[in-house]
Amino acid sequence: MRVQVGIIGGGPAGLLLSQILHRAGVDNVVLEARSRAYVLSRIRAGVLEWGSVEVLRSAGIGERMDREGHVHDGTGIAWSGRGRFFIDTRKYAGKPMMAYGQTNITEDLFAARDAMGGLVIDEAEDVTPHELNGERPYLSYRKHGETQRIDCDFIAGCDGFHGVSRSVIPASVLHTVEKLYPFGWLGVLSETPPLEEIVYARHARGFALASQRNPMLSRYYIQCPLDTQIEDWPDDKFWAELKARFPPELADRIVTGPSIEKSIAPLRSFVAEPMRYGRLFLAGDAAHIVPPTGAKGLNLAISDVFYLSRALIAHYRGNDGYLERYSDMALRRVWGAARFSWWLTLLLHRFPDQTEFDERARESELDYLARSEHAQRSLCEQYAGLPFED
Ligand code: RFL
Ligand code: PHB
Repeated sequence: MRVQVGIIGGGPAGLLLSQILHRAGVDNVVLEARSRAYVLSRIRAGVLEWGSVEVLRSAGIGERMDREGHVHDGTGIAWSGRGRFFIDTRKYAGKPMMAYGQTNITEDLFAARDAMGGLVIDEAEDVTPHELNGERPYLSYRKHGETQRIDCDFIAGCDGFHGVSRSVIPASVLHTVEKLYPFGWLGVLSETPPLEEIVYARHARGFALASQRNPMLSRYYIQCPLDTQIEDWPDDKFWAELKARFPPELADRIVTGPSIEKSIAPLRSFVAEPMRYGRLFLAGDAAHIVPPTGAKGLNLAISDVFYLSRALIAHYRGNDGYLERYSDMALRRVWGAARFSWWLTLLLHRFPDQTEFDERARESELDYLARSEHAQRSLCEQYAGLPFED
């Protein structure tokens, strides 16, 4: 088989890239290691920046999002002992946010790929990129015990943090920067009506978050130690701990019910640079991870794909400028989101070794945010997402 672009990974980044390229007449194939059912069972992100909403709409997959997604003005911060604070992106950044689950976006992308006859090969084993520094790179993989080969002009590594793409870049070329946090998030999905707005809660017992997927589907998280076992968190214990971290008036409004999914994610910041090696281009979690505080991971995957699709389409129209600038352009946005997610994580979480000074400095920062319109504008500009570069 021969295609213009071979895409490794059928998560949101890979499927969206495939969709945008196909609509622009650039033929491509997606190789996904897991089954489609497995990909669709992953519960992850839920909050979209407006720039991401517009990219999804222009890729032709905005219809259900516009019907079922929840447009809102921003996110609340509840801080025990202090007044409620609201990150008002509509007021200070001129843009609302959209609550719409990553699972739904992935479903919409699969449906759109099927409708256009897009090629998504799932359960592809041992996917390996070759000849990345030559003119004729290719991908090999195994399916049903047989080895297959796909020749391409370019390869897009959209295979997430544990994928193969980043690992084939020589250590002499790839520079990685990492920060691990001494805690994770325990998340629960339940078929209960959510709070009207998304709320981050800062509490002496640890951080908590109330989020939403649709009018009868809620997503909640609590900060937990890294050695937490899901078996040690039956639903009753989870709900009691969650409510203990919210101010009583909000805790009273949280509707509890049986969990339908429960998972733990450790928090990490990670950036790999450059995001290009010869004819291989990285996009999404394959190149970077941010802690989920700030809801930037999926949005970064979408902005990488926006830049990469524009660059590849321009290449086939005779202009290589964007392709040459892809890594630098994407990394500027990545570092902006990495800094913001790190800062918001520091502000809102309880660190095991924190001192009274750390705590008082955080309280002072929140008080400053609450008082200063300049500070709120800066926070909202970053939460809502910086504009894409031309
Ligand atoms: P994905 O989603 O990991 O998809 C990569 C795909 O590649 C496949 N793969 C391979 N395929 C072929 N060969 C190989 N060798 C392969 N290795 C892997 C995998 O099976 C998979 O299907 O990466 P992608 O597409 O870059 O998308 C990134 C997002 O998934 C991620 O950034 C977000 O989920 C992060 N995130 C959030 N982002 C937001 O913007 N807003 C949020 O509200 C938000 N909340 C979250 C989050 C992530 C979380 N977790 C679990 C880490 C909340 C949580 C709890
Ligand atoms: C979610 O809805 O899963 C979510 C919302 C906000 C975040 C992270 C995750 O910052």
